[in-house]
Amino acid sequence: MTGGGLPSYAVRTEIQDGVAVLTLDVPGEPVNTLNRGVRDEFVAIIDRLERDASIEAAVLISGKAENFIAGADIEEFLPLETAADAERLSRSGQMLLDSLERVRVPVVAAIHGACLGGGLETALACSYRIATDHPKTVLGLPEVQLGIIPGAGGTQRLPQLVGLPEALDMILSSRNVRAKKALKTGLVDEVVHPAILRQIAVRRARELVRGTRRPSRGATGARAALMDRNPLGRMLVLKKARETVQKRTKGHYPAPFAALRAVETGLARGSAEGYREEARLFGEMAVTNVSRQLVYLFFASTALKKDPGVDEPGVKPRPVSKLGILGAGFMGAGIASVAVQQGTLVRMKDADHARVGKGFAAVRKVVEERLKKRQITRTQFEDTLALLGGTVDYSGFGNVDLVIEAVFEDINVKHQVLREVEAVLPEHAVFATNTSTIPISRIAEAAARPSQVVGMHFFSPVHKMPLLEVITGEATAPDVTATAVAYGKKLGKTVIVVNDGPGFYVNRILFPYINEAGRLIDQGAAIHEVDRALVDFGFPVGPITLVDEVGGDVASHAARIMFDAFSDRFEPSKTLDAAVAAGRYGRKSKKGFYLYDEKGEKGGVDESVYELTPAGAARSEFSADEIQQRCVFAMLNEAARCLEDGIIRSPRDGDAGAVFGIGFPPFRGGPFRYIDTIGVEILVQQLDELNVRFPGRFQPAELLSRLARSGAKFHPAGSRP
Ligand code: 3H9
Repeated sequence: MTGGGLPSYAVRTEIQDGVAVLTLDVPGEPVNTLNRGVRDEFVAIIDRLERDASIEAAVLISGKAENFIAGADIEEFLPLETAADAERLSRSGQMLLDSLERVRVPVVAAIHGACLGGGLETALACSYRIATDHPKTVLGLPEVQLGIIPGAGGTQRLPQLVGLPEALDMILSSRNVRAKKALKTGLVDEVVHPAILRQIAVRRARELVRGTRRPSRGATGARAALMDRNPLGRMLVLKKARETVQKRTKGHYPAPFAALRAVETGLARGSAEGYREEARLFGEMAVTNVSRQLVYLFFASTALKKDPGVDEPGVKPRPVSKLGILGAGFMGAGIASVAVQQGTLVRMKDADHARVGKGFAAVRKVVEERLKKRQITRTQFEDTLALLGGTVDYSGFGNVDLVIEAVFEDINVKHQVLREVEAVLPEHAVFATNTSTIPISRIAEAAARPSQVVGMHFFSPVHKMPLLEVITGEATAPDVTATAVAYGKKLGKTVIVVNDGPGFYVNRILFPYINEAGRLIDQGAAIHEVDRALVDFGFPVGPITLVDEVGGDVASHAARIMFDAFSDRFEPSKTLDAAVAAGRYGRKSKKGFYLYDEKGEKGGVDESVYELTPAGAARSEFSADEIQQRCVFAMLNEAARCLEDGIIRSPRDGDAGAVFGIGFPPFRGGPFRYIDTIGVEILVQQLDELNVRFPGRFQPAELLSRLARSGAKFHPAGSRP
């Protein structure tokens, strides 16, 4: 073995019997990215591969333990000012990978760990791809999630390799594929155990030189070629994809359409045109406001992943290997389902066997979904369920490290279970409450060890909703907070730490929005118009549909708690109260604001509900603008108050909490980014106007008025989350 001889920044070159093994390991970074330094080094390496006659083949492998290449360096997108700047970045990426594809010697990509975006585009330009069968090995083009499109040839090479339908699925959904699936679609040529990756890659490189193995064309190369020759089939696939994208994005996200255009251009007019169009559209997309917000959210979530949740240095979270759950209802079972999937031993308690049994069935259903999708094997499925135990008393709670209560939202019930469980818990155990509205400090009043009481507010359905709100009470010890944060991250959640107060952060900003929607109905607005206006704004569902989903009784109970705490500003709508009094609890009772069939499938608005509103059956016109302004501005104003009151620690947490907790439109970046976009001065002016029409409800938060006077922003230009 001989050394490479080139001065190296991130790539170590070893030449093994004519095969150059190129090990990429960007110094000081947790993942490899194709940053400027790496790109410059690749240029030099490709040049050497071209000229050095002693090299017959090459292997590209990563030196990181669990990452191949995470893509282009997203940091480099931040200073891009014009579409032309971004187009140049794409062009230079394309040219680099073009020279890799054409280089004199075969290059084998040896993939272990995440191979994403520009990382996959690099692998696509290699002659042969081998991936490891490790769960950390995933391949994907997540660019549209950042509001951009693959810009280093991905829109051109991927369809050629795996065929149009599979390529569109990967590009438009940003879905990662695992090695097994990648082998099936022809994205990789071979799957091996990580221990032999390098050895097999070097062997394949030699075989490619000898001609005993041919460079890959993908398993579906023939099918792809067929597609190329069949413009009608191509047109149909593209048309269907465009319709699906339109339905999914509701027109708010331009990148998937741009990606479709780039793919289509390459297929219809050849790859030279295709590459040109890809670069042009990458440039256009990279400087859209949508992309800026999505990139911001990417950095906000990675910053939160590293955040221990406490400011005190040296605080260590307590280990959690056994979890107790009180309450086997929807939330309790939901939490159990994610906990067992992370390997935690779970003991779930409820008042009687029937409820515990129902909880078990709910956990089983969630885990079964993964089995059906073949994400886990039957043995893994059984091993996962074996971690769950049930009880109707506190047996087995004597050795849990963390207990999460998810019982009825009533202070007396919470106090009772806290007293009961504390009597059997070990001294070190943390007691977390999944309350959604009651202050933690009030719950902790019943505790013998109040410093070990913390809030862990999960969102429903727990296995799908990405946010966890950790709430610190007055007495909560820092290591208890750190424990809740660390465990929440282990469950795969994005965690924000908030201070105590009614509704904490997420529900505190949600209720002014829901109440305002209800008041619009009180005044005579049509239910479907209120919902439609807010879906058009970018929420996943409208506020009235949300009430039906959550349960009118639950929503109205929580709304009442918020009203008691904050009075007028949180006055619930008369319609919601009346609907609940009439037994309209939403989907679960098959009677709510909407109609539901026998199976609980939602139909149109149940017009009979209008009789219960102060305006009676007659409905009047409200513009989408008015609906959006009143509901959303109420939310923004309350978010600013939460920051002012110290409920949230930063605008970043407020943005992430709203996006990941209630589906605030990601393309708007979150409430604080959105306020910056509107301009705080304009927001204050419009709040003032609304406050004249609806006295007391829209009084601008003091913080907003102050910012409006100083002209400052929540996120000053150039700041990083
Ligand atoms: C692209 O490729 C465009 C091309 O088509 C064309 C160009 C012309 N850039 O998430 P983690 C940082 S677009 C910069 O906590 P994990 C991250 O910020 C790119 N930084 O680790 C964090 O930094 P810090 C398409 C990046 O193990 C640290 O690495 N690619 C990048 O949970 C650790 O990250 C993507 O969208 C990046 N590309 O997950 C992939 N990636 O320590 C985005 C990571 O300072 N990345 N960082 O806080 C991911 O999905 C995950 O980070 C990954 C690792 C799965 C790789």
